[in-house]
Amino acid sequence: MKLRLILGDQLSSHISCLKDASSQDVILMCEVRSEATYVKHHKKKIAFVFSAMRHFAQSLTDRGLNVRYIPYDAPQNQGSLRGEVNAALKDLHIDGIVVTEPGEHRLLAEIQSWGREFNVPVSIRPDTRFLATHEDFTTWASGRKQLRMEYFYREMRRKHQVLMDVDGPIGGQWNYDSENRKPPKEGLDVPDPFDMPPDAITQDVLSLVDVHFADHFGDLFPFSFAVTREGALGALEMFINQRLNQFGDYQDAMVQGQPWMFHSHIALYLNVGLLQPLECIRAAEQAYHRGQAPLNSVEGFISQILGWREYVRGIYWLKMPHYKGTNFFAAKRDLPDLYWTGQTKMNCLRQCILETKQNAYAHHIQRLMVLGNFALLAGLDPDQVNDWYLLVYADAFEWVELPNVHGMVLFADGGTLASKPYAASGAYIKKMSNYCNSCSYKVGLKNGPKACPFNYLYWDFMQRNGGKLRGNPRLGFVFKTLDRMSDEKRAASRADSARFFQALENRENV
Ligand code: FAD
Ligand code: DLZ
Ligand code: SF4
Repeated sequence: MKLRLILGDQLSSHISCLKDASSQDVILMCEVRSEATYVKHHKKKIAFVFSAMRHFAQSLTDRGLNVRYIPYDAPQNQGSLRGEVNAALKDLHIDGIVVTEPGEHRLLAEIQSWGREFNVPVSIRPDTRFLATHEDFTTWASGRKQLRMEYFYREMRRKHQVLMDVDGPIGGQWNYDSENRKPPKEGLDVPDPFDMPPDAITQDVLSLVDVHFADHFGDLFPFSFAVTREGALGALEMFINQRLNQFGDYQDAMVQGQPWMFHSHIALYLNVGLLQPLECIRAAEQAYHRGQAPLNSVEGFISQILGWREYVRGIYWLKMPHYKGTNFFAAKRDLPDLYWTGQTKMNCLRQCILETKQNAYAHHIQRLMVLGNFALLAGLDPDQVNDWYLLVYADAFEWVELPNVHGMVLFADGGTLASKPYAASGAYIKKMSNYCNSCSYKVGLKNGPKACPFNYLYWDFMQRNGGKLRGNPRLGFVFKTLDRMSDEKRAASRADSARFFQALENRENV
């Protein structure tokens, strides 16, 4: 009899650890304190994972499989995966444990120790739900001086024959990024987001989370995520029919009061296994062939899943565990309270934090160019920033969170993932959003107490880190501008930043 462990982000009917499962085996699924609190996940994220786990367990039982499901509030709950595996081994006649490789290095290391600890064979199978295997990525990466997503993505397009003609990419270009940076127009008509009313199982979970995780960040109600494969497919269909059309144009745009924009909101479903990457890609590709969505939108969406999603996973497994310990800028400032409270006069930050708190969601540009940009410019400690991102978003699992935050946002890896830090002044946020219209600060002012903090923090960051960044060819223009600045102007940015950091430390409302 085998013990087959299914984790909270392995909710796919074809998951590799179930491949040869029989009704003689025991499928172990457990809601445990260790996984829910090793970072204090957003309440909505815990509710999503637990409810999706319960629905998935039901579907396995319906398939005739023997599921040992341990609810969070079961009196005998051991509080950890190790504890539950141990309990199952004591209760049952198990001759082997079968697991699909987990999405975090931390858990992989733990599971690898179980064989010795429990004196039972442990088989760890590859996670076949991705489009590039570890070997594919390692082969692609080996011998390259620089790893860049765009080249990896092109290979994936060829390999999976996505948006390809006989002669090359459909439309003649590999990407349409330059068309996908439109600022928001006045009066954009954004469709309502997907909304799945909680069923009885979800209602039970919501009550449980409300009681047991009251001190965790985030709003539990209203809860409208899908928690089943059918629901997730409905969310995908709604995106393809209602949002994909404008996804490309407004991919980078931010509008106050519009957290969902034209994004798909499917990352959480992909990451727990309710959706498969290729089916999302093909759905978008078919919408293009039907004439339902333009190429810039379809290619833009597909590149996120076939390109970025696979690329960051490749980087994670290639570079961990060393990756997490890197800190290129030696950044060490504590994460300020405003990331939890949203209390700041910087309107862009306030909006993005409050939406994150409400929805366990923020779209890519909010994560990168507002929340992340501030963390980079302010020199926040990478470990604290990583923990924040890992716990606040419903789609956050370390294999995807860490490269995005540590690499793309903080450049803590020194350029393994991205060719330059995504640092920006207030001008970028002004161009791509309407946040500045309702801000206490003036985005047009570069210095002084009324000036937009992003403006002086940007130049302070470049001065502070010039020694490490000057050689970067993609920043040549930035340093030329800095060198042309008068000494007074450079000093003003440093003085404004010092005043700002002091106020932050004094817990003033900055
Ligand atoms: P859409 O904008 O509709 O994009 C479609 C899909 O593409 C997403 O569902 C996602 O699966 C994939 N995708 C898009 N961008 C990326 C990317 N950079 N890396 C990997 N996949 C991508 N994504 C996560 O899934 N989990 C995270 O924990 C996470 N943390 C992030 C942290 C930061 C600082 C940044 C800048 C990005 C992060 N991303 C993360 C990537 C991206 O922001 C989210 O995938 C996206 O916002 C999810 O919303 P969506 O489903 O509406 O995506
Ligand atoms: C995210 C999460 C949470 C909140 N809770 C559980 C849980 O109780 N049981 C479980 O098996 N998995 C949970 N997960 C998902 C795991 O943390 C996830 O499998 C690892 O982070 C690896 O990606
Ligand atoms: Fe953000 Fe600066 Fe604009 Fe205020 S002025 S919303 S701080 S970019």
